[in-house]
Amino acid sequence: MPNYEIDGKIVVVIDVFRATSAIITGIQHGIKEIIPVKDIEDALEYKAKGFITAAERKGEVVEGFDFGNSPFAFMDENLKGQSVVLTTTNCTTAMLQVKHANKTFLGAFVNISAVAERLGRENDDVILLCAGWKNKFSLEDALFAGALAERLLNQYNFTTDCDSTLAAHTIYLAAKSDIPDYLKRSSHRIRLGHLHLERDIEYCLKKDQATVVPQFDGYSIKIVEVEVMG
Ligand code: 3SL
Repeated sequence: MPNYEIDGKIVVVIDVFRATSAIITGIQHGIKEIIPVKDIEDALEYKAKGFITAAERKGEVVEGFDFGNSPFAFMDENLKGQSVVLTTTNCTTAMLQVKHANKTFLGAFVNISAVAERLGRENDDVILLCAGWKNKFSLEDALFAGALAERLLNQYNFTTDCDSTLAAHTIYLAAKSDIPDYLKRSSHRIRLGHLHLERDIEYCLKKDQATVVPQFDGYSIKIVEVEVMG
C-alpha cells in the first residue's frame, strides 16, 4: 500500500464480495485460523503438506482445491478447529501488503457492529483498506468503508481529514436506504451474478451475522485474545 504510512496504524481490510465476509464467517463458525497466501503456487505448497486449501480466481473455485471463496463453504462443520490456507484474486494480496501494520482487522457488513465497537476501543489511527478488484476501485468496498466511517464518526468520536473517507461516506449516505439496489450495476456484483452467486451476494450484504473481529498477525487470521491487565 505505497500511498499510506501504516507504521503504528490499525488497518481494516475490506473485501465485501466476498473474501472478508467469507473469512469472518469461517472464524465465527469455528475455523481455528486462516492463512492467506498470494499465489496459487504458495497454496499448492501448503496443500502438498496436507493443509486444507481454498483458492478463488475470477470468482470461481480453482481446480484441485477443496473450495473457493463462498461464505457458505466456510460454515462447514468439518472445518471447526482447523487451519485453512486461502488465496483469492485480491483480498489475500491486500492483506499481505499490510502485515506490518500495528494491528490488522477484517471488516465486512457481516461484522460491522463488532468491528466498529472494537475500533472504538483502540487509540491508534485507523486506515480502511478496500481490496477492490485487480488494483481498481470497487463500489461495494467503498460503500462499506463509508458505512463503517459513519459509525466511527457518529458513535465513537473519530475525526477524519481524508478525502477518500469523505467520498466513501457520501456513497454510503446515497446508498443506505437500499444497498442491494444501489449495487445492482456494480461490476463485481454483476460478475458474481453471472456465476449464479446471488445467495453469496445477499449474505455478504446482511449486517451483523458475526460477532467476531478476526485479526491478521502477519501469518494467519484468527481471534487474537485481548491482553488482560493485572
Ligand atoms: O478477490 C477477492 O479477494 C475475492 O473476494 C473475489 S470473489 O468475490 O471471490 O470473486
